[in-house]
Amino acid sequence: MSSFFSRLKKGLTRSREGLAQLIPGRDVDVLSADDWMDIEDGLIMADCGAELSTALVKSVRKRRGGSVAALKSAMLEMLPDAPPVTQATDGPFVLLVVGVNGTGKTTTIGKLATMFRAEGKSVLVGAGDTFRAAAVEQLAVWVERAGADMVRQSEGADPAAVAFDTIQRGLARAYDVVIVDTAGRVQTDRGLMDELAKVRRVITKAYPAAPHEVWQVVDGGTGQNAVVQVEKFREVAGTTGLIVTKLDGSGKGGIVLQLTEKFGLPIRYVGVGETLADLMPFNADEFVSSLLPVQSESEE
Ligand SMILES: Nc1nc2c(ncn2[C@@H]2O[C@H](COP(=O)(O)OP(=O)(O)O)[C@@H](O)[C@H]2O)c(=O)[nH]1
Ligand SMILES: [Mg+2]
Repeated sequence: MSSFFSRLKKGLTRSREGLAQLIPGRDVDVLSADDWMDIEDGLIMADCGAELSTALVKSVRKRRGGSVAALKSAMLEMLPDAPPVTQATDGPFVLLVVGVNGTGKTTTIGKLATMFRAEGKSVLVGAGDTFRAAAVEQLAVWVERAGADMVRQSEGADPAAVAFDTIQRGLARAYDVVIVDTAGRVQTDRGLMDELAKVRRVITKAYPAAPHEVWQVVDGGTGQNAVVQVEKFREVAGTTGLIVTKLDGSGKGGIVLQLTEKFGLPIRYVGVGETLADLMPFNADEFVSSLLPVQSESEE
């Protein structure tokens, strides 16, 4: 078992144990209507959302013989393999990272920059959260640790100007990867949405193929709020993928299913802690195994 898997499993303990109490032993193949009602409640408590929990249980009972293993298969089917990440063909690969403050954007960028560096790629990061000097300093620490480079301007600078500078430098110096950090004050703030749209527009002006990917970071512990956040950001930022952080403490892994089902966006990475090793590519099988208190047929 990978150490990441064990950490994910630990993080989702609360969901799994909650469900385990409701599922009367994995030998029971066909559960009663009451059992299924309990399981449905358990799924809702694990943040799968009421609608999805009901639909899942219904389909598993009607069409799949009603075993817990069937529930696992149904969940796996909801998490199709992500399409390959868009590749850059004529310059740096540009990744724009968006999301509400505190979800883990800057930390995640640090982790991603480290991963790219480990692949031998040169990485340039743009400090687009210009609202607090501390935000730039925090990014600078991660960037230095990763062995990447950074473009920064003074506090209060226009984030779109920082993004433009970053892309230009990325092109001029032929970096392999350019990552642009952004601010994320509450998503209800119209100003933020206009600003994000502008950042995106300016990136494309500087480099028509960019951004190749736009990843929104959501905090897996915020439940339903994560759904609202993706809804708000999706169109303005042109989100192409999601990163779900903080699955280590939330016990609310069901949000991953809900986000996939609602938006059809690939989950690119999940975060299970604050250190470098705590960001991993999303693996549906490991994820569902961490969430459900049953083994899959292949593990048996
Ligand atoms: N437990 C845990 N904390 C995380 C994770 N990812 C980020 N954090 C923490 O969340 C806080 C906010 O992160 P930050 O990157 O500054 O968020 P930003 O405002 O979106 O840039 C920091 O204290 C991070 O260490 C994670 O996967 N698990
Ligand atoms: Mg930040």
